[in-house]
Amino acid sequence: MGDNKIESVLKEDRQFDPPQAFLDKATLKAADVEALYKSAEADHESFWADQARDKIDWHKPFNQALDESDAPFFKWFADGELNVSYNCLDRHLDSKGDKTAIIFEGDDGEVEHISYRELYARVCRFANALKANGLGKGDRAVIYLPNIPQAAVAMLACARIGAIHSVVFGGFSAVSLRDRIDDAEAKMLITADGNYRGGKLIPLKETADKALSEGCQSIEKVIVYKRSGADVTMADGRDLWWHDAVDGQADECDPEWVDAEHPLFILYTSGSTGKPKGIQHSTGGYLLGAICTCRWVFDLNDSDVFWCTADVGWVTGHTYITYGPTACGATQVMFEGVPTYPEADRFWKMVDTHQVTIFYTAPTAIRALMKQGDEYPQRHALDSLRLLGTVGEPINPEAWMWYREMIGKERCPIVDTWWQTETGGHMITPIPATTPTKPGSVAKALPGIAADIIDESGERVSDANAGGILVINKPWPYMLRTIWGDPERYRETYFGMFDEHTYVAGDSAQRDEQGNFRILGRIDDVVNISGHRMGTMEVESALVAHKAVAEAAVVSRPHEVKGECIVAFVILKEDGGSDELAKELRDWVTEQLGAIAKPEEIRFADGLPKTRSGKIMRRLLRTVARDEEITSDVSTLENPQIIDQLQAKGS
Ligand code: 6R9
Repeated sequence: MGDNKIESVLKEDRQFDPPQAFLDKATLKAADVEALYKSAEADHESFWADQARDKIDWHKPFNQALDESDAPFFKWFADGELNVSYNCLDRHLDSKGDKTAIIFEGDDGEVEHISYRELYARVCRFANALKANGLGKGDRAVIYLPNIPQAAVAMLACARIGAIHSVVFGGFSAVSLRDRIDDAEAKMLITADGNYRGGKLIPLKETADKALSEGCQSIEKVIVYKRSGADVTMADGRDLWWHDAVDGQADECDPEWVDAEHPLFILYTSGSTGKPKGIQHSTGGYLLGAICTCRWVFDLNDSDVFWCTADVGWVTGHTYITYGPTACGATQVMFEGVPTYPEADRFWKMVDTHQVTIFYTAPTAIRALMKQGDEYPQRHALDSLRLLGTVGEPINPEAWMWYREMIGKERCPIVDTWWQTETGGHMITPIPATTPTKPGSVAKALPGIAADIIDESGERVSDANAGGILVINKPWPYMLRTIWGDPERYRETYFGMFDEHTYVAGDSAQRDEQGNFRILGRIDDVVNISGHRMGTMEVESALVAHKAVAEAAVVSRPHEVKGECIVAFVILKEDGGSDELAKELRDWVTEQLGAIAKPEEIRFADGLPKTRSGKIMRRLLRTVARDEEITSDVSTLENPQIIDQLQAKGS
């Protein structure tokens, strides 16, 4: 079924011009967009330099915009100095001190409005607390918090003192948390006692304790925010409460001015090989991307109420919660809970309550809410909305049309934004005042982004609707700088296929007759579950770490709500595949990696289909997992008889 949907994407010919209602209120007009493209095409480097001078408050101005001398390790604005938290907070205090920065809604419905002045004071106090507890410039702090304002405060406080944060999504397991802490050699962990999501307690501190008991030698201090009130153990001399740490701290803290290339954060993401990669972002270039894309793609301005439903644990939450909206001085909604609790109209109710004007979410959420029925959005007016966005995975036309009609009431453009943890911000997306939108199309690259499609030999794919490898041909300010601690892997992964100026995104794409991009999917062994990346090898490693498992192969299958789901083929050390064992293995993977990695189905067999050279035939396994007919020649397999067994339904 999923495949049919993808098929129907390919034949899409519905197209919608920017609605008049949107154009009437848009800040960025068609002529402005045209001027941006013209200037970017005329001179890539000066274009970005102009943007950087215009949109960032520099402590020390830069002279050189782009330094390519050590490609693919590009530098932007390298001799300039700035502070990100200064740009997100201090510079708004005179004109917008009393303006609401964050409207926070908790899982239980409590609402808190935090002004820019209050946010500033909280960040300063926490920054002072971090310093008092030994965190300094260049040190790493891992943040393992719920999606609450304190997460943004902790991130901005790190930025204020030049410390590098690495946020770990609260849904990740103890093992994943430990691996990330160890890789980053973090000195400090910032977490919470726990929190409620969808009415269910998430025991963050308990999970953190498990992680800390199995490694994490580098951690000196653990700061714990009291959120759930759950009973937790506090280790003497190591753990302290957030409220105690900030008690008595001054609500001013001088920003640490850092070079534009100083790392702002590391964020781990899955790749095609086992270990997650620590994607390292810069200070100046990253901030510029966050601001430009908020202005261009969301048309974000002073009268907006912006709401990005992502969690700060993902890159979307970094750029479009913590940094972009605050750097623009906007008002935004932040939400701790889930879309279906207490009822499936939670999002729509919140849109009305907080008069949200721009709403940004993931296709998986749209599909899940669409399934719940139209009566939920119909309970609410939704008339404050002027722009809708999606991110994270391809959106099927049915969901796109539902979003447009049922939520946007045909009055709001939809920006389907393609980008990645590595790209730092939007790359290929409609610009709402100018781009006619099509279901499933991410439209065109932004000004200053040189996206193209090439084939395996490096030739440009110019035919309409022919697929190829998505690449970015010129460095852009908000690109990743390296993989933390592994520059060779950075070079190899992103610039290894062609040359050191051709960034390979890991996705395949095609263009229609008008040059609009359509993302087809990953070209590596990465699965996209509910908009989150998971490496199949990571799941395989987790499975074989179980005492009963000899070998495992993991593939994806389309899923109606999640986009893709995981099917695992498992070879046991001894006979005895059973429903109980399948359940145990699913729980095991959840415990090792987190719930997003949980296999949808497990099939036991005596062996995996292998070529005579011993390679697992993943393509064949994908066909089997989808219950499709096998059309390829399997006679050259080492063990063709295994196919029948694999095709037997699993549990
Ligand atoms: C921001 C984010 C990146 C991968 C990316 C691609 C997929 C993201 C998409 C999309 C189709 C879109 N992806 N946006 N596919 N249309 N609008 O999601 O970052 O978690 O690193 O994932 O997600 O496959 O390569 P990240």
